[in-house]
Amino acid sequence: MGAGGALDDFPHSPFLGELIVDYTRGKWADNPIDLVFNGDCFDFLKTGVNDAWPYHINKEIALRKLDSVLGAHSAFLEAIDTFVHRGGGRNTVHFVTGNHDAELLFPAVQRALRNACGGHELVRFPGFELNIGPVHFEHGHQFDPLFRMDPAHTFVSRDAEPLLNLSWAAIGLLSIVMPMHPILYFYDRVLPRSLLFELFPDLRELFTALAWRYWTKDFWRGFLIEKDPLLRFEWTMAKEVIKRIAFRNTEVIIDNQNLADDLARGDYQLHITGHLHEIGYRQVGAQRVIQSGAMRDEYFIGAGGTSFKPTLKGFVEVLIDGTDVVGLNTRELHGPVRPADHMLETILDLAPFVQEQLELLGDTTRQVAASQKQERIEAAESRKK
Ligand SMILES: [Mn+2]
Repeated sequence: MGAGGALDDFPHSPFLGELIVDYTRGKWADNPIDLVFNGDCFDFLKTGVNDAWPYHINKEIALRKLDSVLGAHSAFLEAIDTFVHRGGGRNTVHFVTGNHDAELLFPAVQRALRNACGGHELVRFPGFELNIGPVHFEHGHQFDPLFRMDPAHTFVSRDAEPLLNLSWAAIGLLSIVMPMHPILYFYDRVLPRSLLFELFPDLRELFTALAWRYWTKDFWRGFLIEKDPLLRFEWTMAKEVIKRIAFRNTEVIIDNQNLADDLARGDYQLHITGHLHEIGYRQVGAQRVIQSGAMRDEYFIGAGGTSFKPTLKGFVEVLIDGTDVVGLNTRELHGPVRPADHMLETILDLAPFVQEQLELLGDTTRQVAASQKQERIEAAESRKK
């Protein structure tokens, strides 16, 4: 859920609200229910503040983002209130923290969100992971080297003010991609990514050029000159960035070894992750891992980029009897239809804009090179004199 309108990846709170309230009726009404939002429920990463995307996120900025999002999703808040209220003390809501909603780590944000959905104690914020009986939940970004946050240092302080200690990739996205997002937002919902870039190579060139400019220039200015406490340099991450730029792989990932190391810490019957958007299964040694899917709007490219077919919205139901998992249902639903003016007609609708941005970037590089060359010539000439 974002801040509403065309840029919101899930402007469908009435749809979600009805789905949630369904779990207080019929066969569900007799059972205690834990409703788990397994990270990235809120898209604070893509929620601007005064048309900017700062990566220095203090409590005030986090609360302003929360306000923007909640203002667009009152039906969701009402449904959470109804769900907990009708449970009579047996229904619980858990907001696990993902990489798009790290702002949930601020206690003030947790209080404000809890108050906005009825003030129930049974609205909970477990942090990066949650255990319910035999089931372990976590979003999955902690297994993604670029999106991982240090769980022991989720905040850093600058001038005694706590700031979210965001991941490399979050800072990169806020710095590189978000300034273009109000125009290019639709492409972030298009699947498969490889076909998007095949049909529209200039788009990949633009993101590669922006990322290259950032990692070779802007990052170092903040790191070396401004000594920004949020900017860190680590070889493992630098290698990952270079690898992903070189292989043009902009997807999020869950690293199997990282996941296996984590699974070895506990003995659960079932692990549930998110982060990757499709419903899926993986087997890691003897452990069963379920990807629970996503609800955000995404579209498969059809007819060579001239039509877009919405994906299904996925989630899972886990049935628990005492200490045992006794059932697992994956569910996929058709979501509501977007207004036509939120959509592109064809994949190349924004090609003129992308071309213009590429020329601007190219021209800047050429201008800098030309002026540096001129300076060298003049310096050489003055030495001769
Ligand atoms: Mn994620």
